[in-house]
Amino acid sequence: DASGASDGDGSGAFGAAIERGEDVPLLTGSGEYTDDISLRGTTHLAIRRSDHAHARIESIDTSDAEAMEGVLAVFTGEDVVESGVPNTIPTAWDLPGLVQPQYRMLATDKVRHEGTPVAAVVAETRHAASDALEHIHVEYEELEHVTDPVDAVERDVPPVHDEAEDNVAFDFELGDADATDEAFADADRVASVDLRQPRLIPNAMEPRAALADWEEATGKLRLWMTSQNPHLHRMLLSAGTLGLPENKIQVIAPEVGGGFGSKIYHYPDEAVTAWCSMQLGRPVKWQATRSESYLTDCHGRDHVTTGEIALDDDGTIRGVRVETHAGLGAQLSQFGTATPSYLYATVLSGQYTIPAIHCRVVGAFTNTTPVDAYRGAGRAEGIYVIERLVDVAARELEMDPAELRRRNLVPPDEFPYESAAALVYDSGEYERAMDLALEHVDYEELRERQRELRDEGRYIGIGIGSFIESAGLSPSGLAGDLGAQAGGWESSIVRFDSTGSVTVLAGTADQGQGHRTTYAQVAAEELGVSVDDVTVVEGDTDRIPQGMGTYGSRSASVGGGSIARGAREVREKARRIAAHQLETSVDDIEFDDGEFHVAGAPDRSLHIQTIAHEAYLGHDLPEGMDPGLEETNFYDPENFTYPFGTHVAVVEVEPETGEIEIERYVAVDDCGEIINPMIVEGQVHGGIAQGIGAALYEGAAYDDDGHLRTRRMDEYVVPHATQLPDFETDNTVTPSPHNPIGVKGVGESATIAAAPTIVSAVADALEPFGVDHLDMPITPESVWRATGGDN
Ligand code: MCN
Repeated sequence: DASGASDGDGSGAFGAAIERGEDVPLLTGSGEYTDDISLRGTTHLAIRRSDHAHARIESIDTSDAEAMEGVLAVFTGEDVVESGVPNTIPTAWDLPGLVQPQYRMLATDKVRHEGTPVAAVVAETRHAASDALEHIHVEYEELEHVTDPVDAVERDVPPVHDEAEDNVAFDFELGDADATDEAFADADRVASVDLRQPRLIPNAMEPRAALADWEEATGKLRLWMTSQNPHLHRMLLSAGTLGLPENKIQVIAPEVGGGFGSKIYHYPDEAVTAWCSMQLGRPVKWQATRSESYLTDCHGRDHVTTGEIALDDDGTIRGVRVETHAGLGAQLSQFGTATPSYLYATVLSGQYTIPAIHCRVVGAFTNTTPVDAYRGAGRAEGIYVIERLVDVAARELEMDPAELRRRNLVPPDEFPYESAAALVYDSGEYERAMDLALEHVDYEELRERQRELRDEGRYIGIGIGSFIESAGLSPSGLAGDLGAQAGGWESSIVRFDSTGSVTVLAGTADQGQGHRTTYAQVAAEELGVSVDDVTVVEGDTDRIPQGMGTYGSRSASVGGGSIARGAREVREKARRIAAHQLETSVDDIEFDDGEFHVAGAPDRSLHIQTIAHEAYLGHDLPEGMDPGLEETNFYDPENFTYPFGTHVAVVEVEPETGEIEIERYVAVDDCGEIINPMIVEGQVHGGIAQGIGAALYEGAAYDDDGHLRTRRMDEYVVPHATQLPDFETDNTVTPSPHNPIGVKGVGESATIAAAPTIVSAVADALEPFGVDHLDMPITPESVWRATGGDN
């Protein structure tokens, strides 16, 4: 029943470029973040971390630290074990044959990556706590370490975990290996690429933080934390880690300053904060420093891949074969197994009809920070591979890369399209979006200009990135079949208050996406009230009974879908009250701009806000109807949504210096019906910036000792605004048939598109030098080397 923006009563809220209601408090400093909250008697936690990549803990002497002024307690991993709590940081995604080593709050036997928590200091002040850290004496026996996912599996190194002698956590396959081999044998040509996708560090503006308050008398734990999914955190903390009943834990995510995936996960640190509060009976606060974030927030990507593509001479793609070593880091993070397996391999068909696909992924433990979903998660890695393959194939066939794409796009009448990589794409008009992007840059003319400039010794490159994304993982049954230990649904409450205002309680949790504005638009549209009448509440497990949270670009489609469904039920109850009070049948009541009126008699009307009042008075309701006007909705969509689009970049590369200048960046995105064009544009801007960051600047590196070399902002370079071009954005609108409001996600699309687009552009510029691929981040040095500068 997707009729999108026109589905409501016509109040016009859905689709309007309304300014974000959340911005004024955020910009004027009244937004309240975890670290802003202080309770009476708050103490401060600092965490002693290992400075070895791999070592056995011989002994820990805490006595000097304990004697320091202001220090209340120093705890080690043994103390946690002795406390008898379950002490597990559980994985939330199983895979066939998955090796799941023990993962405790504080290490007891070994440290497996630099930054592993080994002891916790609680003190009266933050400074006293952090000063005490260096007075904890830890003796280690150093062990040989490994940081590269291929080395971990193929070299003879001591295992990160004894349970996985060869460091293989899983060996995953998707697709039909035999059919793919046959396709390759029958095809005219094969092109291939070897590539690395470096580790990325999320860099949210606000580092992670937690404030725990254990109330002995009631046995209740309140935990404020930087969470993208408070209910999931509540669940994981409950059974797996602290052994408290779920209804004795309240997780509150106040303002959260960005996440990009990094705040989905259940880390040891927040759990230790809660456990310390339970030991001391006082509130305990932990605020990560920026360097701590670099060492401990889950990193993203870390793939080493060989991709092959088989084609006929006319450009028809026959098959794709991919083999990847994915670095998982030292521990399995919640979705660290799903990201490089299902979320990756299933998008390898991209926008194309590819009859045979086979992908194998070896998930490898390494002595590094755990790796998990980072904006684009899995889909970014997969689209990068297929887009690189299409470009190298075009080079091999001497065919224009836009033309090669065009010949293989899934045509509009093929939807729903079942890909050879096991997804069913909902809807798409791929060629329309690509044409629009190419029109924006005047593609044919640009190619002409490229030829002319080459004659003058100047090298411009035109990069194309066409993508699909699987957003909003659902339905729950499918997620469960694939190994998810959580559902794909979302929940909300839509409530009219007795004076006609509306409260929406949503199970998702914003970190900057603008839910308070867009959800208000969805509810206002359905209920025929003003956006200003709607207040949206997220991020508190005691106020919002259930939810799954915000990740995987699911909030608009699954969360918004739930709100629309709930609001429609509220509207229908109100319609029955209106019919009763207007003394007519329900079928005769029309709804327009918040007003219920009798068909053919517009004067006989009642406004929905008046009815809300009546619903709570309860004096004159239809026979048997309960008072009140609110609905709780659980919504489990029947499929993902599949946003798509084409981005085009024009770069100029100076081979002598290796400098890359982005002249133009055009993004055409299709996220179905658009709730708020301004917010969607903002999401696309942020996404492009992160994709360009990956392509040209970012990348975590470890030194020979297994220490993170990029541990400060001046060592790990995220692009500044001055390093980014103006973004030219446009949209096509192909509604999703799978949710009540026709929307598709947009939160990750542009990150997925931008990295391959930029790499495509640089490789295109360097065609005269015989360069068809350069690994990210493409630095001036790598360009200079690739063009023979060091010869
Ligand atoms: N939207 C819309 N119309 C659509 C689709 C979305 O108006 N057709 C709006 C939504 O209502 C929402 C926003 O765009 O306000 C993003 O929606 P959606 O694509 O559903 O994504 P989520 O809200 O679930 O956010 C998650 C997504 C992810 S996975 C990452 S990573 C990411 C991203 O959002 N992290 C972000 N964008 C971010 N933006 C900010 N500021 N900070 C982050 O950490």
